[in-house]
Amino acid sequence: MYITRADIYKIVLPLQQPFRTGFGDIIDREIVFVKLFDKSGLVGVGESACLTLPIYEPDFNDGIITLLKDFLIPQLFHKEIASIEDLEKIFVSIRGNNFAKTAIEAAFWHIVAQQQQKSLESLWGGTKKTIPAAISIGLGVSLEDSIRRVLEYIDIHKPQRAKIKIKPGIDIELIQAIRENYPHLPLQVDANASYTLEGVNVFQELDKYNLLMIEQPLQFNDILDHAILQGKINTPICLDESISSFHLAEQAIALKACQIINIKPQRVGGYWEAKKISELAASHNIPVWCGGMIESGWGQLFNCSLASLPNFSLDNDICLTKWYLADDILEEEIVEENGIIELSENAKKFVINESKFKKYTKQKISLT
Ligand code: OSB
Ligand code: MG
Repeated sequence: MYITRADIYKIVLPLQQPFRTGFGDIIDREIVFVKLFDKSGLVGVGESACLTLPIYEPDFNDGIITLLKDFLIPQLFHKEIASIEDLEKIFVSIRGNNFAKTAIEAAFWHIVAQQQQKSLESLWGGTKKTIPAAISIGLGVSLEDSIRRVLEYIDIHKPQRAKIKIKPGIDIELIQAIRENYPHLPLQVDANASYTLEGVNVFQELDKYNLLMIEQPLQFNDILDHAILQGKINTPICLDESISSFHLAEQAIALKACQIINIKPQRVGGYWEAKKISELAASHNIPVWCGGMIESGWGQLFNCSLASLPNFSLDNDICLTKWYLADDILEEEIVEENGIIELSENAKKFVINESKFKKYTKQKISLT
């Protein structure tokens, strides 16, 4: 691969409704894309679904764009990039900033897939033909509104598993209300780093409700307090925000800070890093699943391919368009039925609707 030109885009997609979490609300979906132009004529498109503000991780969209424009993309030009290892050598000079690296890495894999005429699944070693996926139900504006939203969703859609958000003040009573109506429904909660260890009693109380997991209860960059909390509760802790690198995954496993890991490619610095973390986790009997950031359909396709790897054994959050977005940039949406996505159906869906992409583009930067 020999990159001769790159375009950076900021697009804004409308959401069906605001998505409320323990870190704040997402009102509309601003996403950064990178297009890399290879001298062969192939074009790679990479999405990195970060957020507008640093409220989930420290990364944020305008920071990503600056780093891509001034530091990362200029280093891609005028050299042969023959392998993912060559790309990793370029990335190593920049600390963190994983969302920016993932935009480039995704575009790189898209070019490699076209060069080799292979699917992303086969490039990465995926083995699954189908993957499970489920919606994450956001918070309401109050406890009562959250209870109403969750019960209504479960009643109408009858999901096989419910994943819901919690935060201080919208936690125990919400779970109680669900359990009164659905005592046996597989249920997991995501706190998005909204508690501290002082909230240990909340999690000891939640232990009574047979939850599949509690995701990221404590601070976004914490390992140690999670290990202390896991020592005091039986419900498995699943880490999301805290696992921002392979090394931190090693530390979390060594300290027994979690029993499950949510792997988001953008958060860990790319799909290859995500694969390595999934293998590390498997070697310690830690199950993993692929998390989502409300990607566009393009990012959803990449995440489906990642979730086809053998160690992704739990239900994924492939944030499907029909669950969150009011419009998308793919010609054809990914289809889910009864919680299952057929991967063979996805192969033909890697086609962007260029007029929609243009319609939602708010900023474009071209580099040569
Ligand atoms: O914690 O999973 C999260 C969206 C943006 C940022 C962080 C998160 C999310 C979601 C998306 O929860 C919904 C999902 O994961 O299904
Ligand atoms: Mg999460």
